[in-house]
Parts: sequence; structure tokens; C-alpha cells
Amino acid sequence: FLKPVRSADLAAVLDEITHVQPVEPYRILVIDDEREVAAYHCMILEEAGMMTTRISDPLRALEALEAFRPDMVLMDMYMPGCSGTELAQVIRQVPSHFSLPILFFSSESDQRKQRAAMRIGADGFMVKPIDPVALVSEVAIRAERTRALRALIVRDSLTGLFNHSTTLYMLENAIAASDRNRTGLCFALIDIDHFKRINDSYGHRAGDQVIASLARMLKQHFRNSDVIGRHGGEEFAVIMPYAALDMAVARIDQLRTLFERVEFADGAQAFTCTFSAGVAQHVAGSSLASLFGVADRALYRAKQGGRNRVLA
Ligand code: GH3
Ligand code: MG
Ligand code: MG
Ligand code: MG
Repeated sequence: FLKPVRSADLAAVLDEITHVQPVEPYRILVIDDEREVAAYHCMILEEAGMMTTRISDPLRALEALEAFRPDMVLMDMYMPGCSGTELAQVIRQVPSHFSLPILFFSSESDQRKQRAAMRIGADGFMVKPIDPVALVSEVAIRAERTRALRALIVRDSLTGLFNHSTTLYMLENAIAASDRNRTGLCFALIDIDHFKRINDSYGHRAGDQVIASLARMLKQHFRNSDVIGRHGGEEFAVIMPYAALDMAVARIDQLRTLFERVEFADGAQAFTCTFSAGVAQHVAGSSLASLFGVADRALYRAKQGGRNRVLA
């Protein structure tokens, strides 16, 4: 059943079924208690050009959804500990995952059981063994729809900042304007340090308050011409048109020193947080991916270097 596949064919299937080339590869979360099966499905999707993460423990699904932010979920129907349908119900209870496509796969060919799964929140059903071409097309069409929906929403509900898709769209426009007008452009990625610990120690609600506070500070701190987005869970992006690199770094570093002094209260306990940031300057004619990559690598170095710092 593990058929060898040719990646050029699968990439062609993805091109054929979708309407636009995504700026970033589609992100697919695969949940299956059988690791080899999950690995095989991930390999097929990756050969088509998608990005995957797989987990074998269904109890870690919510955590993986927060961390990976997939465009859709592929899930085994039968898993020990928590069945696929139970897990789909749990996922559907989280408001931000309400419209996340969930495609089940199983050896279950009983139509009544399939309908029961669909009623609970599945968006589709594939019977194992799954044909690679069918898998890629079923996944791609749903992932594309998720991207389109997310782009329509524009703003993130917790912070009121631009969401991930909108931020990338704005960055594309800013790059085009910078190239056309020969004006400067800097881009920063900001990521809260050890945020998992904050959630673990003080709870998810306190974590949300930290995210909302940093969002407020970002809005106050930057110019109206700057674009601020919530790029991911506890990650933010700032697009600074006209800015020179040293100015952009100084501006973010100023915010860093303000943020580290903010005291958050959790009942009797007070705590503080820090963030790390990576800043990059657009080089005329180069791509969004390269600007993003430079900022991301600077952020990585800031984390490696001990966090609570801004690097370019
Ligand atoms: P690092 O310093 O390396 O960035 O460590 P970290 O713990 O911040 O990094 P990681 O990316 O591993 O963890 C981020 C966590 O943020 C995981 C996820 O559960 C949590 N998270 C993501 N979105 C939200 C959200 O909207 N609210 C809350 N409270 N937590 C979130
Ligand atoms: Mg199973
Ligand atoms: Mg992070
Ligand atoms: Mg973090």
C-alpha cells in the first residue's frame, strides 16, 4: 500500500486543483496513532509542496493546532484514548477552529458511520488505502478555501491587528511600493519569550491578556503608516515603510524595554514578560521570502542568544 510517488506529478495536481499559488505552502496537520501511516501521508503532501506536522497522540491536538496553525486537519477515525469523532467535537468547540476543515481517513466504509462522523464536524471522508492524487486534491482544495476565508476576515479578533494572511498581503504591497518609489522598508518579527511557560503557570486567559497588552503597546508605539499584524499565536509582525535599519531596530528595542517593565497580575501573583525580535531591511528587487527569512533568522539568533533582545 506504500506506493512510491513522483513529486513532479503531485505538485502538478496541486497546481491543477487550486486557483492561486499560495505565498506560503499550505500547512496540514496529520493526526494518526499509526506513525508510519501518518509519515506516509505527510510524505505525499510534502512532495506536492505542502508543509506538514504530524502527531500520534490525539490529546496533543489542541496544542499542535495553536502552535502550527494548519490550514486543514487530516485525522484518523480510530485512535486509542480519543476517537477521531470525539476529537473533532473538541476542536469544533474552540471558536477559532470552528471552520477549520477536518478530513477523516479510515478503513471504515460503512456509510452510516461516515454520515455520523460528518454530522459531528468532519468535512470529508477518505477510505484507506488512500490514492496519493486523490489525497493531494482533497487536501489542497480545502486548504485553499481556508486561506481565502482567513484573508476575508482581515483582522484578528483578540487584538484587532491585521491577521496572518492580511499581513503577508500588506508586506507584498509594501515591497512593491518600496521598489517602485525607491524608499526604504524594514520588517520585524516579534515573538514573546517562553510564552508556553506563561500559559502553563498563569493560565491561557492570562496568556491572552499578555498578547492583547502587547498588541495595544504596538499600536501606540508605531506610526500610522506602519502596519502591525498578529502573525501567529504570540508572534507579531511590523512593516515599517521608509524606515532605515538602525532606526527600526532602535524603535523596537525601545518597545522591548517598555514591555519588560509591564506587570501583569494573576490574582495575588504579579509577573512580567519579555519578547525577542528580528529585524530586516528590504533590498530592492528581492523577494518577500528573502526579507521574511532574514527577519526570521535574526529572531532565531535573538532567541539563541538569551532572548529579550532585538537583532538585525
Ligand atoms: P520561545 O521563547 O522560544 O518563543 O518559547 P515559547 O514558549 O514562546 O514558544 P512556542 O512557540 O513553543 O510556544 C508558543 C505558545 O503560545 C504555544 C501556544 O500554546 C501558545 N499560544 C498560541 N496562541 C495563543 C493564544 O492565542 N493565547 C494563548 N494564551 N496562548 C497561545
Ligand atoms: Mg488508528
Ligand atoms: Mg512562537
Ligand atoms: Mg515565543
